[in-house]
Amino acid sequence: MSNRKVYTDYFFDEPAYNTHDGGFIPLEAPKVPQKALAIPEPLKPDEETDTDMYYTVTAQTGEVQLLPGTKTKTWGFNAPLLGKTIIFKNGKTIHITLKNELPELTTFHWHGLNVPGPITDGGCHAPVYPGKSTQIEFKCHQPAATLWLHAHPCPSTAEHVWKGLATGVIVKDDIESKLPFPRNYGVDDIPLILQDRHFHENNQFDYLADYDPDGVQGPTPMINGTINPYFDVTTQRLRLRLLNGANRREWRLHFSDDLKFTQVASDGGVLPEPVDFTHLMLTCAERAEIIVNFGDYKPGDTVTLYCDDVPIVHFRIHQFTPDNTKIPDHLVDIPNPEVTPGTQVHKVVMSGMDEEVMMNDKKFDMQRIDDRQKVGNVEYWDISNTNDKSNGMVHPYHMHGTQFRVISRNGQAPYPNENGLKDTVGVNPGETVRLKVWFEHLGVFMNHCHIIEHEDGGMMAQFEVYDPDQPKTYKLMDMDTLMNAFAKERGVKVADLHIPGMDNM
Ligand SMILES: [Cu+2]
Repeated sequence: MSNRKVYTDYFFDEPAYNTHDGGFIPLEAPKVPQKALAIPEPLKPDEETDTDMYYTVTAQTGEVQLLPGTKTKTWGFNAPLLGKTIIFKNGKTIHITLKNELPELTTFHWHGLNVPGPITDGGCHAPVYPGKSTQIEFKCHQPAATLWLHAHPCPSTAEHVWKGLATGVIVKDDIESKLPFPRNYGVDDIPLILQDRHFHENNQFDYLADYDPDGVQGPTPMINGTINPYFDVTTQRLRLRLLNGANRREWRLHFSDDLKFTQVASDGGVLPEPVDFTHLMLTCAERAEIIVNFGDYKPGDTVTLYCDDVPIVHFRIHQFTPDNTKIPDHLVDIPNPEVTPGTQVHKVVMSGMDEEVMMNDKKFDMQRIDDRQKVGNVEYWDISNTNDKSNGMVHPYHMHGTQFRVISRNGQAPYPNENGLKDTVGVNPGETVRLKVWFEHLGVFMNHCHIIEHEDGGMMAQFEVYDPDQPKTYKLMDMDTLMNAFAKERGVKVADLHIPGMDNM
């Protein structure tokens, strides 16, 4: 056995867990029979050469047998719900046709991918209208990681994700592929997209009925779009690519028997050192790759993954070949560039709750650039959450266009699994988290709370990554254009359009 310390707590400020909030909806164990966990198929490239990969990603409607009875109407990418897993190889040039077969506009945001903004990045300035398609192209240039694709059409991002527009993206590279990790996709390397939903009459979603400005939740865990899933374990070691794809819920994860597991990667890729846990909390949009070792179990046993005290996945143990592979104490070297001398510390303040959420005392404005950083510079960003400790929330802060380093939490060392590359960091009430941030690409990018109703409600800003030698101007869209388009597509007057995030702006 390794001599590594095993951490047994969640680290986040316990009183700030969303359980204190009046609107919090606890999970409930589903009362339907267990069903095999859906494993999203890998999306087949249209074409692949030594240097290029070509894909078509289609946003579509569909329906899925989630519960006994009527099928649930859903949205997804190349699938009725969620999507196929999109796999990129580092170093290749990626060409993607983005097609929208939905009844209304959406966008395709590559969460965690280092690409230029704002169009390739796919935030609110890059709508694809219904029946239309567009092309993007970029060079994949980042370490192996578990990223994701989700809709980002402000201020309707939350509803689009709730309907199902979220799927896994995996980047592969030559460094990760040499590490002793399970990587047989679908067998011992599986994505777990963690979401929760509320089912209304006839098993349908009803986003507006469930709306809460502090984040929409439902009591039913939905894992990879499966309710009450089991997974047949046929190997001693299993790699889980955990993605918190919920609109608002934090996942407090642990296994039966307090089984130890090893986190080997965070949002932006492999950690420098593996970290052993019995408990792990993921805030919205965060990812963790963990390796679970079932060596102490025998065929017929079941190991259960819980959130709080609610079972969310049942791992049914089958015969497996013994596997004594050890995870080394050092995995990869992580870039940690020096801060550029003479640069100012950027300040971001997340404040308020409900309709009052803001960033730096302002609501989001699509045409306002709130901050700037020179491409190639390395600068500190101090991210504060001014919520009250007794009734505030953990705000997961996300930046587009970068993978950053977490330097400190209120001046103290970050959590042990925050020493790798990240794009989302949970900020506790009353806390300031210092980040070290650098960019490779020019563009206008968004930074926001990833409680999706908070971003739709205005806890979001924009920054420009610029090059003084190549000044650029951006034709930024405005919210009225998007609102008019949504109204036309939904067949209503703008005044009658009901997008909750819009009312909060
Ligand atoms: Cu928030």
